[in-house]
Parts: sequence; C-alpha cells; structure tokens
Amino acid sequence: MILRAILVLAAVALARAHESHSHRHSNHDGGDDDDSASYVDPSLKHCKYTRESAVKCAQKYADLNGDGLICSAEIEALKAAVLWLPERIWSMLHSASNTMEHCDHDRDGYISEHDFYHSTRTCLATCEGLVDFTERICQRAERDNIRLPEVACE
Ligand SMILES: [Ca+2]
Ligand SMILES: [Ca+2]
Repeated sequence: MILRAILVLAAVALARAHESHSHRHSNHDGGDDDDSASYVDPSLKHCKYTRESAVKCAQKYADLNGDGLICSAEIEALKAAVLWLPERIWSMLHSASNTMEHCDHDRDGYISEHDFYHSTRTCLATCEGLVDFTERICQRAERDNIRLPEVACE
C-alpha cells in the first residue's frame, strides 16, 4: 500500500519535472526581470487558493523563530511534522533545497516576503503547486494547530 503510494507520487513528480522543463521557455528567462513580481500563471486565475494565503500560512507555520524569514531547516521541520511517510520520501527527492531554489529569489538562504513576490514564476507558481502546498501542509498544520519549537538556521 505504502509502496504503491510512493510509486504514484514518484510518477507525479516525474510528470511535474517534465512539465516545468517544457514550461519555462518564454521571452524572459530566469524571472529576474522587474515583471517577475507581476507575472501570474494562467492556472492561478481560477485556482481555489491564492499565493497570498499560502504566504501567510508559510509565515505562520514555517517561520518558527518569528523573524519574518523562512530558512531551509524551518521548511524541513514543518514538512517532518505534517507530511505522511510516502510524502516525506517524495519530498526528500525534491528536498528543501528545491524549495529554496524556487522561492529564495535573492539567494541569501532565507525566504522573505519580498522573495515570494519576486518569484511568481518559480515558487508556488501554478495552481497545482498551490493546492499541493495548501492541502498537504497548511491545512494539516491548521487542523492540528501545530506549534513547532524553533530550529537553528545556519
Ligand atoms: Ca524564521
Ligand atoms: Ca532571500
């Protein structure tokens, strides 16, 4: 049963990796331009969740020391607390460094609100990613009213 779930998740991951590769070739590469903050993926227009609510959720549940920034260790701690085993295995394959890579726009090792708003092409960029994050992480953290201890950011 668990093995089957892992296989399904792996297949989903592969499909996504493929999608994100074929996706990214528009006139602006890298998303460093000024318009990266205003870019909205078409799939987000009718999505049931918004990036704004995801950002609030991330600040509430992942910013464990309340400094307004989210580091890799904080992401890992939250994932460890809310994800099921097969999801964690899947997540390990795509680890926190991946989230940092996608969301830490200025590459200083911390995800700030500024980073979120300037990584609209890469970080929680599609409705699928948003649903995934909201339902697997935010809603579970909310449901369990999770309060994690501080972790050290390096
Ligand atoms: Ca923090
Ligand atoms: Ca940053």
